[in-house]
Amino acid sequence: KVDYEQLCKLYDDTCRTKNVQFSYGTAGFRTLAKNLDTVMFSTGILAVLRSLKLQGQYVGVMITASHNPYQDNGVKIVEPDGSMLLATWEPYAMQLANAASFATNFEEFRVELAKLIEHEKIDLNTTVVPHIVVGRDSRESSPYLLRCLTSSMASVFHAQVLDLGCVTTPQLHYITDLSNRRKLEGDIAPVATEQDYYSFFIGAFNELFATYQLEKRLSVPKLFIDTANGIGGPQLKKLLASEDWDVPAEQVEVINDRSDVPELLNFECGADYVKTNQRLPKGLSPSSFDSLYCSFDGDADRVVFYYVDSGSKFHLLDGDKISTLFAKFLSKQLELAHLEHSLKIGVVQTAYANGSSTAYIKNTLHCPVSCTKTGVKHLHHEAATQYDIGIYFEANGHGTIIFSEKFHRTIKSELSKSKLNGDTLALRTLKCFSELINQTVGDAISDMLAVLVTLAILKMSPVDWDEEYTDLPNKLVKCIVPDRSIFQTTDQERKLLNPVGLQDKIDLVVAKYPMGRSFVRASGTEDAVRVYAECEDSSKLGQFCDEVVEHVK
Ligand code: 16G
Ligand code: ZN
Repeated sequence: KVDYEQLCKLYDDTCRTKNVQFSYGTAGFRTLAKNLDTVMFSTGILAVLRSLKLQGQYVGVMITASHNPYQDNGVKIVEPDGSMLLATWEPYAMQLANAASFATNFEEFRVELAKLIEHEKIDLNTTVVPHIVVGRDSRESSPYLLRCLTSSMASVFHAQVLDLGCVTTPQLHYITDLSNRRKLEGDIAPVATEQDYYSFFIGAFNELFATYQLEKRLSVPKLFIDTANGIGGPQLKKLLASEDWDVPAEQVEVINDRSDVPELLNFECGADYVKTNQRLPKGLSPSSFDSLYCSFDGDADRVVFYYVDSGSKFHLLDGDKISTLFAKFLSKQLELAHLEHSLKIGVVQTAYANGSSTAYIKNTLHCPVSCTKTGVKHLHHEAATQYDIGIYFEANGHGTIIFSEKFHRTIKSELSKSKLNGDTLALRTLKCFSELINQTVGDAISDMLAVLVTLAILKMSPVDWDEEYTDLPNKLVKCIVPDRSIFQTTDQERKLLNPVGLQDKIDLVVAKYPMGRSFVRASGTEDAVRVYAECEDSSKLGQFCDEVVEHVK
């Protein structure tokens, strides 16, 4: 029985931010932390309703604002299988938040809540216990926002709440999924923990080295990991401190790991900074030329790599480079296992992928490529539905690999035939590799381990990796316009439908530049339009981009 009297009290105490319009975007709710109390309150209720709708399965809730500055925060809901909140529920999240924000009293809010419950036919008088998993990144505002989020869960809705404390976003996704799988299997103590996460991933990492009888060393003398002064720092250190982790300590150095100093979060460091500015983060000077570097973002769901050559030139190894490395490695394994005709491997990109990477995947790797709209959910869906090994990465470093049911069935059955020949090595590699990947969501830690293992097995240096193909010179600019909503696109955001006539003008500009490509899309996270351009000649790139921007303004 729902205690509405208690809910009314919590509503009055919690919802201080009023008459602000909230929207649930690609990354959930995200704004200044001080304006999030009301949203947290409504999102907590929505997560409980989602769990009730799904027979009490664990639903995840993560408090984070990823690479945003430290003053911001945000929240997003995770489905029982570790994927993002079902698209048809995003409007509910918005409606409920705005109901709480604009209601003049609790009764008005309650009417809106009742509509939603009625519409989804949720039975509140059930004996089903809702289960919720909550996690937060290292932000200072998070403990308070967590209380706003969870206060009604147990006291009003009798939910069981598993609080993971400070974790990375991908850990929350992974643990939510694992808890449900265990619950489904009838495990009496289904709750998965952070420890499970570390042991599974280290286990798969170690097994791959063992499979190839490789000495447990990285293929580079040293790896520097910039954790953006976010939650990735402490979590990564737990992994490195684990008993089973036996890469020599001197090979790995964690930098920008001051998650205890709030203002340093994402400040002049982290994946977003490095990708956007194409330069080393704060705290790094190019000491040794054969080192490999990588940067996580503030909640460790994105990673980019880079190195500095002997001429002190910075080279970025972004999401495109990561997906092409995995595509090269995994296609080869499929061939060695003679499964290239039964299992379909493919790469999913967005319009931001460098043209050279797309050409390399098609023409050198002979691997299918799909393009989707920006936003992880679009890539994830394509990878999960079109391929048995679906590799997806946004150029900004967010991505993962999804292995189909058919993949697992096939590998298992082939392995059970236990042919003692060359196929077995490839089969074991494919199996272990699928276990090294966090398939629920892009994960900086898991992606990093997978890159390290791939480089070690292929005996590739950062330079070898980079030289597989050369990026076309490219530029991304932000353009402020009076109304970005008029910029409507088609063809996975590669072409404009509106304003009418603009695409024709852009096409005329593009035709003037060899290997030219450009597209314009409205940002989903900022009030601006983004203009991307790439062409063969870097000295013409600025002019090319300016010409397109002139038409957009
Ligand atoms: C969001 C997306 C990210 C995308 C970015 C584009 C998720 C979890 N995040 O942060 O994948 O690259 O938006 O931003 O989907 P934009 O629309 O402002 O260019
Ligand atoms: Zn992030």
